[in-house]
Amino acid sequence: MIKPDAVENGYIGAILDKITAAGFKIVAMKYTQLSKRDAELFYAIHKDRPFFGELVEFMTRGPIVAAILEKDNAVDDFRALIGATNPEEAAEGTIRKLYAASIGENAIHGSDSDENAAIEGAFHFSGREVY
Ligand code: FUP
Repeated sequence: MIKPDAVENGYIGAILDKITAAGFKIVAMKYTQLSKRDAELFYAIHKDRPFFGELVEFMTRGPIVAAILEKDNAVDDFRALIGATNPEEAAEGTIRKLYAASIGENAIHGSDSDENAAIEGAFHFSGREVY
């Protein structure tokens, strides 16, 4: 997902450029906005963390871009491309270093395992929307 902060700041095109230049194939994509319930479900793993309320508030405040990406070693390579969760700790040239302002508003989400990628892909897309 390209998160609401990056959409608001006009970074959709720049971020998609970096993703495709890094060799990822876009197999599904949509521009949409999460409801409170969507965000609570998507981030259910964090429901007991102190930042959960702010995270849900942030993720629902404007549209996002959801996508499913394909590549060999996609999970690890995408996490390397986006950088550390906290942009202050993200490596130079990573998406979060370039386009994110804070750990709470960090421009982009990437799945942390193949299993979660399948769950998160199915959260956003029906089988008919994947090419
Ligand atoms: P990541 O896998 O890099 O997206 O990071 P996490 O799954 O650990 O966290 C998911 C989201 O929770 C982050 F993108 C932002 C938010 N978060 C905070 O706001 N504060 C924290 O200390 C950790 C995470």
